[in-house]
This record gives sequence, C-alpha cells and structure tokens, in this order.
Amino acid sequence: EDEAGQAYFDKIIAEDSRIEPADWMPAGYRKTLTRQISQHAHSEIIGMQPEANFITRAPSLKRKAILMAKVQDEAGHGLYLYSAAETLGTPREELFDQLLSGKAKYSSIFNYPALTWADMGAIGWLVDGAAIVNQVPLCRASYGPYGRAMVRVCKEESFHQRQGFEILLELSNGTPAQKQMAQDAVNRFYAPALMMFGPNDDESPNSQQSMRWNIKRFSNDELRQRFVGMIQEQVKVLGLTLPDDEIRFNEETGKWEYGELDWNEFYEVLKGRGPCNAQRMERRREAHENGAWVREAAAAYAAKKAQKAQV
Ligand code: FAQ
Repeated sequence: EDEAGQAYFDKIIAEDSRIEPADWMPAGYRKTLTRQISQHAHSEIIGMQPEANFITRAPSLKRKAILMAKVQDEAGHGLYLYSAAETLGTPREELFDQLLSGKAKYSSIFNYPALTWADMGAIGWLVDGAAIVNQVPLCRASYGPYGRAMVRVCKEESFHQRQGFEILLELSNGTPAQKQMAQDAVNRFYAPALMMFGPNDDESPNSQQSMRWNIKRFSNDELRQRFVGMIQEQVKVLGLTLPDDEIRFNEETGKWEYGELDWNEFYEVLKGRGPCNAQRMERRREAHENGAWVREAAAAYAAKKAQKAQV
C-alpha cells in the first residue's frame, strides 16, 4: 500500500540492517513479530514457575541465592520482551489477556513438572542451553528492539546454563543415588528440550517468511541439530548419558542425527493437554489477580506525579 515505505523496508532487509519502531513495516511483519516476541515474553514469565517451586527446597543457602537470582532474571527477560513487543503497537494489557485467555502460546517446555532438585540442573543445562542456541541468532533479528533485548538475555542465559551444568556435575560426582537422580532428570528433559526448537522444518508454517525477513536466521531443524551436537559432547563431561542411542554425526550431510521425537506429544502440549498446562495457567491467573493492587497503585502514583508536574 505504502510504496515508499515498502521500498525502504525492502532496502533495509536487503542490506541486513535494522527496522526501528517508527519505521514503516508490512502488517505481516508487525504481526509475526508481535506473536513471536510476546510468546517469548510469556515463556519467560511462565518459565519462572517450575524453578520457583524449588526456591524453598534448595539444598544450601548458596544454591538458594543462585536460584532466586536466576528466577528474577527470567522476570526481567519477560519484562524487556513485553516492552519490545509493545513498540509494535499492542499494549501490554492486551498481550496479558492473550496469554490468560489461552489465545497466545508459551513454550511447551514449561508444561513439564520439576520433580527433584536435579531438575534444576537439567533445566539450566538443557532448557537454558536450548534457549541460548535458539536466541544467539536472534541477537541479529532485523527488528531493533528485539535484537537488542536478546543481547542481554543471552548473557544472562549463559550464566543460567553454567549453573545448571554445575548442579548436574556435582550430583553426578556424588553418591550413586545422587548420580541416578541427575540421570533421571536428563532422561526426562532431553526430548522436551529438543522440542523447544519447534516443529520439523516441513511442518513449520512461519519459518520461511521469518527467515526472508531476517527475523529467524536458521531453521528449527538446523538449530536442533546444532544443540544435539553440543550436548552430546557436554554429557560426557557430566559422566551421564542422553536417552537416545540413535545420536550420530552424519559425515556426508555434516549434520547431527537423532531418534524421531514424539510430535504427537508436542501437539498435545500445545493444545493445552500437557502434564502441567492447567496448573501453570491457574498460577499465572492467580498471580495476575493478586498483583492488581500493585498495578493500580503504580498507575495512581504516576497520575499524581504527572498532575504535580503540570502545576
Ligand atoms: N512451544 O512455524 P513455527 C525461555 C508454535 S526459552 C510452544 O516453527 P516459529 C528461557 C509456534 O509459536 C523459551 N509453541 O513457529 C527460559 C507456532 O504457533 P503460532 C521461549 C511452539 O515462530 C529458560 C507453531 O507452533 N523461547 O523462555 C513451540 O517460526 C529456563 C508453528 O511453529 C522463544 O520463544 C514450542 N516449543 O518458530 C526461561 C524463542 N514451537 O505462534 C525460564 C523465540 C513452535 O503460529 C527457564 N521464538 N511453536 O500460533 C522462536 O524462536 C520461534 O517462535 C520458535 C517457533 C522457534 C519457538
């Protein structure tokens, strides 16, 4: 519709440069970014729940302090991402409503339960590990506010991944029961972590357009293969194994291969029928309602300040 706008947009994308909030952009670009960034924000906020449940059960004061800091970082990531999404024109309240009404998705991974302390290790190592592999390329996303938010998020995720690895390493070098607990956590989180990268490329309706717009830089399968290659090395250092005996490097294609994932399970989780979907949503609604007075107080304070500034 806007020829000059479209020409400018095309030029920026062709130059691999950045689109900023006030620039003209195609409606589809705005829509897919709002979708992806807001779902990413929701994932960070819902993703606080499995670990928050373990803050009171951390095995030492040091572990407790570290876990609290990690969960707070996730809240921070959610907030910058909501801010980045808002620059595309949808107010935060509306984004919250989309989550609370079940219209917007959040990452499938957070619908699995955290059962033992070792799960804090597996979440850090595998879930944050997958998040980093997916998000480092997003630092170069063509939409400025998203790419810039990703830079800080990735730095913090690297710390999160190392703390998870270190929890597993300590358990693995502990008693036989502790080592077994670590192995069990890795067994349960392995496949769900691989599913974080999204459906296989031929089942991924958004990928091609997002890659043409320089939002995504690699396909879901490319990143998943990269992740498998990374963790199959790291698991050796842990003295543990991955629950997939089909992992191998294909010399011809130069790619990592792994056993087929249970995509039926993935789609069930996306439809709200995973092990913890109902509980996660209920908690989020409760927290949102319980926080209403804070939002009201902050709005009243801001209004009072604005009025004073006018006098
Ligand atoms: N879960 O066409 P595609 C974290 C949906 S990390 C749920 O391939 P796209 C850190 C997808 O939205 C986790 N839904 O879609 C942390 C689409 O549905 P829609 C969050 C999924 O966008 C660690 C449909 O399937 N990270 O939070 C999933 O091109 C520890 C078709 O899929 C991000 O969000 C899934 N796994 O590619 C926090 C990263 N996969 O929207 C706490 C940014 C796909 O059309 C503790 N996002 N779907 O209704 C992305 O990179 C992309 O959006 C993908 C999906 C790769 C997730």
